[in-house]
Amino acid sequence: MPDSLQRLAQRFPPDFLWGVATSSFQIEGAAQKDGKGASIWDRFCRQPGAIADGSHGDMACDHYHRLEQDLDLIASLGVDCYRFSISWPRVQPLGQGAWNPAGLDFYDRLIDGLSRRGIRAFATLNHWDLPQALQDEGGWGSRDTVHSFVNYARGIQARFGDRLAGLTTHNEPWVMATLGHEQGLFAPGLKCRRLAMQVSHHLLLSHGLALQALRADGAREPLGIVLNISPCEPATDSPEDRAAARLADGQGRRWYTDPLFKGVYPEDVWADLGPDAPLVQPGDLAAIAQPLDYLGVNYYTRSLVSASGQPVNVKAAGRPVTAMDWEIYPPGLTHLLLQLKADYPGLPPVYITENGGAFADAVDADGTVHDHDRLDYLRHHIAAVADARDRGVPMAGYMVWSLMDNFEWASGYAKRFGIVHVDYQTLARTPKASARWWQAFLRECRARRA
Ligand code: PNW
Repeated sequence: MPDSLQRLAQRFPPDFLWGVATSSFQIEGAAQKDGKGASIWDRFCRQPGAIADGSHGDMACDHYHRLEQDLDLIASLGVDCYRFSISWPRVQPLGQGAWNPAGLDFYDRLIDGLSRRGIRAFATLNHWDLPQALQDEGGWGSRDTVHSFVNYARGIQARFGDRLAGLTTHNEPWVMATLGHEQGLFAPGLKCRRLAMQVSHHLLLSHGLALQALRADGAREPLGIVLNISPCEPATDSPEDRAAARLADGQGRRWYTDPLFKGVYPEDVWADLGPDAPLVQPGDLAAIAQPLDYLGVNYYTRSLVSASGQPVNVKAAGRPVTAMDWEIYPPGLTHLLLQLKADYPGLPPVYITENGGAFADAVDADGTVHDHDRLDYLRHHIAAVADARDRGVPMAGYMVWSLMDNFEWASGYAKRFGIVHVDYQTLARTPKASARWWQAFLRECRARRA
């Protein structure tokens, strides 16, 4: 039985942080407004067939023009924190050189607006919208981009650092490297495994060098990184499937966490890569392994791995799935967190920086959205976080993906992850049943602080 609202709230300490999350490209729109430069996603969306519904981010949720209204919306939920990302090409149109005052001003208003409402700001520097000008020079495949990123990070910290509760370097390096450069499903739409592995190394390196530089500059806000990690489980108990699951876990998780926490790439994955292994210069791994103030984990589903290389059809096996066809599997979140604790004894505080589901929401004639599937999804996953906490994982917070329906990358606007409904005709925002539940849950959590 899932816990009641009250019992669930009681499982968390008073200082646990609750929030909602978004990213710049997915909600802001205003793609060509006020001096913003083009990002690789602006470009990628124009590639025929790249986005399922042929859409783009020019308007998205028009958050750029509806900032005050959206800040009120966030505050109305009763959250402690808001996770957003800064659009690099909005603040530095070419990714190096001149800054864009209007872009910086937007994030000033966002951060100050949060602070006025008593909400802590968690900013992400890179949620995938790399300036196209840097892509034209090789993008994350080029080591020069690493240095541009460090300069960008320093500029952002100088301007906003004293007002942030957290500054994240990258969101989901695996997605940028593998979906963007090996599978070609995400921007920049390239298909080369060797390049993808070099990109993954440059992302990690830029993270480490940025942390070093930010601390040398006197950073006072906590610094971290956000990884998407799914626990990998063998489809059957056969030795072949178990070996395949072990390698998949290496490629998706340990490839990132081993360098971050141990300063090494995992040997099994390195050996498997053969000639596709990245070029690593002396000192790179030491630079990557900077102490983290927090680790952000985005969790949606587990991976079931079979040695045949074919994806396991969880739907055919009768398992519940979301509208993305991702299996709904809350215990996977507990398993994953316990695995991190077991593998990395000095694990820093962990935030769930994204968790949520896309569902085909039922909209009533009066506009009410009855998304009880999403509500159940959130409830069960929050309980899974409590289970991990009970077993000693240093959990610090949980953020719902997402505040509102938005541009779901290659799926366009067809997949809705919001706890607030967005009508893409009128851009009206309407809280769904899950938002009402989230409000009530947070009221319980706050009541326990008094
Ligand atoms: C994350 N996968 O993306 C992102 O951080 C969000 O921007 C996004 O909206 C959310 O999850 C929902 O998709 C992912 O295929 C996209 O494994 C794809 C995968 C993982 C994460």
